[in-house]
Amino acid sequence: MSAEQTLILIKPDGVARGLTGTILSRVEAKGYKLVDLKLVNATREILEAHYAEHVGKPFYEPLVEFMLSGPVAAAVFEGERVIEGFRSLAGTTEPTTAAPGTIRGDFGRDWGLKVQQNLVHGSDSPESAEKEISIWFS
Ligand code: D4T
Repeated sequence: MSAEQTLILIKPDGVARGLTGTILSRVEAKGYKLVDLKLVNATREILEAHYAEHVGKPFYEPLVEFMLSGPVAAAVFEGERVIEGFRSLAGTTEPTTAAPGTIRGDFGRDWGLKVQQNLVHGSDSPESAEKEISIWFS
């Protein structure tokens, strides 16, 4: 069986703030292997596929606008339990209360906007990872 993979996105806030290297280096320092990496200008089509579960929610349109606001760094990392491991490194969705020591806890805050700008995305299951890797790296 091949090693588990996850899709990691450094969202436009992370790229714009110059945190791409810092975030990738935390994931590499944890021991996961970087297997693919690119800078992408997302499209509505990509985001509709990626955030299909959120279509219709109040934060959906602000989320799409935010994700279109600048380039996103998309990466595939690999390793035993990498999906769970990266979500632990990222911290909880709300950066205000994400634990210190996590990416969102250390670098994120609430900016009073309609969508949380929380720096990173990581797949939440092997099924999501497979789907998301094909969306961003097809
Ligand atoms: P992602 O998917 O980007 O890794 O983040 P999470 O797994 O932590 O969060 P999510 O899929 O539930 O939400 C996607 C994206 O929408 C923003 N969001 C979410 C928001 O602004 N308000 C909300 O109430 C929720 C649930 C943050 C992340």
